[in-house]
Amino acid sequence: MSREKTQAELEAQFQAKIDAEEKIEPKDWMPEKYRLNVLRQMSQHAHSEVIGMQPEGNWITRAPTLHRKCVLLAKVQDEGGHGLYLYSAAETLGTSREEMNEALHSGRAKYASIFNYPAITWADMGAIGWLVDGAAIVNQVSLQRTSYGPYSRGMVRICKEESFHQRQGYHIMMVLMRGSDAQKQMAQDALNRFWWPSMMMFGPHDAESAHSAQSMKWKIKRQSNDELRQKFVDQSVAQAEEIGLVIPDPDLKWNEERGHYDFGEIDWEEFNQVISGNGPCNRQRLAHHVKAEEEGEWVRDAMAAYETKKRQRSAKAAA
Ligand code: FAQ
Repeated sequence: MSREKTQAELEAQFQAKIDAEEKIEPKDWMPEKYRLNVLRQMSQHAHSEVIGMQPEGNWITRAPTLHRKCVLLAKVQDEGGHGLYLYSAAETLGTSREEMNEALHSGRAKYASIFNYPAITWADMGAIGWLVDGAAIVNQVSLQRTSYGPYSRGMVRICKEESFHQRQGYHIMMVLMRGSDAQKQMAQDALNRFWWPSMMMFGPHDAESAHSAQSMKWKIKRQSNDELRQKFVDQSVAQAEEIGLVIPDPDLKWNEERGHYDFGEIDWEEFNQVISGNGPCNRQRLAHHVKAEEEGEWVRDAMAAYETKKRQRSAKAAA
């Protein structure tokens, strides 16, 4: 005789599926806390992609050559596309784009702290591509194996594009480092300002991370914040040295025993301030997003009206 499964049985079955490396798909049963946690991370990720268009978007009209302008334009458009994949994937968990935007505007949903720093010179475009996209790839390569199917598949595509972004940024830095003293100084200054905020992108230390333990058990996250941060440091040091840049960390030192670089401590007070809305550009970034949302309302209304009309026409034709 069949009987309803208990919550405990359903959860055990769910965990077994995750342990067997099977993906969780939108219509599968999932614990409510799993749904909310993936949704929280995906919405945070999607908002980061879209808010992240602002610091670089600001430089499209001031790129130093036509070629650099085309590349930057394509990169910024890609970030908008990543936001769209992620919002769509998040919608499979029972939310809407409007709800996610509302949570962003009211401060309930976060986006990556890094985008609250200003981009004040052309070299910042190099530092953002090299370091910010570099950090994003380290994290996203790992997320290609996340347990939620739509998120995982979105990541595969996003990673391909991010690797182009990272190279274009590194190329900007490389060319500046082959230039005049002023250009070299500009590149070093951008690295000095973006290094520590890039390190913060990986979130708090594992021991302080509110969501990590559960997210790792459910394989939403496949590697911890500290593991990924270490990977980023190890890859970035060689890249900096190759072009003559110096990472602004006096404690950075190769540790033979660990086979990794040791590095200094992040300013966690600064991190906490930025994620609480008090970074250098938080208000400006959100205000810009709200304004764009308001100014685009007529386009969304027109699209919705067009869709309604189309449906009415085909219903009439079918009748
Ligand atoms: N910024 O318990 P944990 C990109 C929050 S994409 C702001 O460790 P979790 C491409 C966290 O949300 C960059 N908030 O959290 C691009 C939580 O708060 P909540 C975005 C942060 O989720 C390049 C609280 O602190 N990538 O850059 C940050 O397990 C150039 C406790 O933290 C992703 O979002 C932070 N840095 O681990 C675009 C990747 N760190 O939600 C344009 C997906 C932590 O409870 C231009 N996300 N918080 O209110 C993740 O992998 C994870 O969410 C982590 C944080 C690793 C970011």
